[in-house]
Amino acid sequence: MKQYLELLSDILENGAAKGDRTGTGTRSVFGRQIRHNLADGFPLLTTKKLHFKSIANELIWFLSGNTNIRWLNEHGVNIWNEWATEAGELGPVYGRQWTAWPTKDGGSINQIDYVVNALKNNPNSRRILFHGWNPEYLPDDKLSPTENARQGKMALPPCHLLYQFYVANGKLSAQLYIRSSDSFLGLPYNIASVALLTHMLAQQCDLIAHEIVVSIGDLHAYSNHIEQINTQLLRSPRPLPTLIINRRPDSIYGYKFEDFEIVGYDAHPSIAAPIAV
Ligand code: DHF
Ligand code: TMP
Repeated sequence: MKQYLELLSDILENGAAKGDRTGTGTRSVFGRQIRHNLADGFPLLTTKKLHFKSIANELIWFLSGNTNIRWLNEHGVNIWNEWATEAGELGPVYGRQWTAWPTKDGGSINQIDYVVNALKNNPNSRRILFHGWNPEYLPDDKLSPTENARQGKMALPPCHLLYQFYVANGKLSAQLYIRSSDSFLGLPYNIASVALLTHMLAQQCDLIAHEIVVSIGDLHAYSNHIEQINTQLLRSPRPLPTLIINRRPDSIYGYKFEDFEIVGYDAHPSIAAPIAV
């Protein structure tokens, strides 16, 4: 993933110094894109080792509609711990909006069902998308993430928020919009996650997984990640691994981590970095 390293260099060379909500400080650029053809391999970063188990289980958890971190913790995933309440709640974040967007009459809309149905029955549609940004539940900037979650608001507003799908010649592409992207920690996860979702949807809808496009608003490097980024920039990307899905579940909601196999993942060692809360 040469493009990823190019984005890191871009931030270091062109980034403006910006303060941020967490008080950490960033270097930031605006409006960037990565495109990747899934036929060229599964886009799991090779210049540092990623925990694919966290990525896959987080996506399965989103699709289950769950917004409580207990399930993640039970499956060895701790990436959301810092933002949850004592009861493990994150408020109405991703899973809730994706699968049960609340309606004014007290009902809910499953946007994932809509996408699967459109891919199967109306693949030419230019409206095949789901959205996580529900303004009614955005957090109050003056409160901490945990306090917001306690009050029934989202702990964090969605970072990866708009997923659009496109079908041509039997091939499925996806474009993800990320409004705010932590280039060192969050972005590699977000790229792999949209790639995995595209493979799952393709399998469910008898399509071939084709291209992913990741479009980013505020792309930043936290000031306490600069050393880690420089370490990474000295490393050469290696051939990408391949994703194998061992089983075809009955629906997009039926996947388990054990259904996925990442073959040939030869990555440089992981690099630890503090996360800004
Ligand atoms: N806040 C900030 N400041 N940056 C983020 O990237 C971020 N991501 C969130 C929630 N809040 C955030 C959700 N996604 C890690 C990766 C993704 C993620 C949260 C955390 C992370 O810490 N990754 C470590 C390994 C952790 C593990 O797998 O257990 C890494 O080295 O990639
Ligand atoms: P913000 O809400 O003030 O933009 O802070 C959110 C931070 O988390 C920001 O650095 C982006 C980062 N982030 C990602 O990069 N990817 C993710 O999936 C999530 C949840 C957060």
